[in-house]
Amino acid sequence: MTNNFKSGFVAIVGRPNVGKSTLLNRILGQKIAITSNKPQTTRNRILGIHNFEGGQALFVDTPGIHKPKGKLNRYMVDQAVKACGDVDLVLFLVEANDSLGGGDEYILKLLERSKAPVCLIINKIDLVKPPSLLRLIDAYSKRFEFKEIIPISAEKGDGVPQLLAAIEPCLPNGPQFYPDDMLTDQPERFIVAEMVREKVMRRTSEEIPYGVAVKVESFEEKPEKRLVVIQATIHVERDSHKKIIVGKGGQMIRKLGQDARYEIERFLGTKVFLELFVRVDKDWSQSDRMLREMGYE
Ligand SMILES: Nc1nc2c(ncn2[C@@H]2O[C@H](COP(=O)(O)OP(=O)(O)O)[C@@H](O)[C@H]2O)c(=O)[nH]1
Ligand SMILES: [Mg+2]
Repeated sequence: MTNNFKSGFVAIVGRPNVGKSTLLNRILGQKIAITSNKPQTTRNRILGIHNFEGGQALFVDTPGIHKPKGKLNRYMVDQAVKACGDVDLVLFLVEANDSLGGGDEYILKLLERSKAPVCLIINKIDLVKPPSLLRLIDAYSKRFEFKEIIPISAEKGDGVPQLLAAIEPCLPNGPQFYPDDMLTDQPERFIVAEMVREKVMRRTSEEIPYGVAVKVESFEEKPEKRLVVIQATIHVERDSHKKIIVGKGGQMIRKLGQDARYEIERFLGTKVFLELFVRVDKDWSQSDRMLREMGYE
């Protein structure tokens, strides 16, 4: 029975903000990777486990590849580049409403060295008309030998079944790496911290989103009450950022807490009591020690 079982790793790479995490969530049918309209939302590699008849695909969502400035960005880009090295297939995501520019050229150079076959996934087709999509397909297919070129809308779901049907048979024969009922290898605490960080990213602007890290301090299950009690700290880089995140009379932090609690409850399938704290750690993203402490190592 296991003879023809197919399994393998599939990296999802591309520039920041092209919809990599949205695609992962769409494939899994559940949200495990946070998304926002701001670049550099994803900071770590996120594994998503997709089971299908006769196989298991392990999708690796990655931070966007760009020219890094600062230590945290360098860490993020490293994560993405490393993810391309050791996989069976690479999905290179680009935006339909964009042309082949310098940022994509930079990634193509990296992919030329990849041993794994590369599929071009053109996302956000809901934003363009067919002629411009055809022009883009033409430009990319002249530039690189892609195994497949697949247009999709990760947000609406169009083309995603076709994407899965195209890549599942490409996986090598191999064992089932994870149990059927597992969605990711990340601990629940990590996903919960990410969900809080997403709400901060979405509700704040300018430099605040990039200087925020979230750590779950305690995670206590109370099965008799079907409740999970969570305490988490939002770390920011400056006093002024703390002021904004707390808001007038604590208004902002209350809203963030509500947004996050709603999503965490859906993810965990229980009631959640969420308590948030805000702490200033001056310029934490520039310190190797603090980066490690926040889990970026
Ligand atoms: N119109 C449209 N927007 C999308 C689509 N997929 C993702 N987005 C949006 O693009 C932004 C970036 O998405 P995200 O998944 O965080 O990108 P990532 O940085 O590549 O992981 C978010 O605002 C998404 O809602 C799509 O198919 N169509
Ligand atoms: Mg992402």
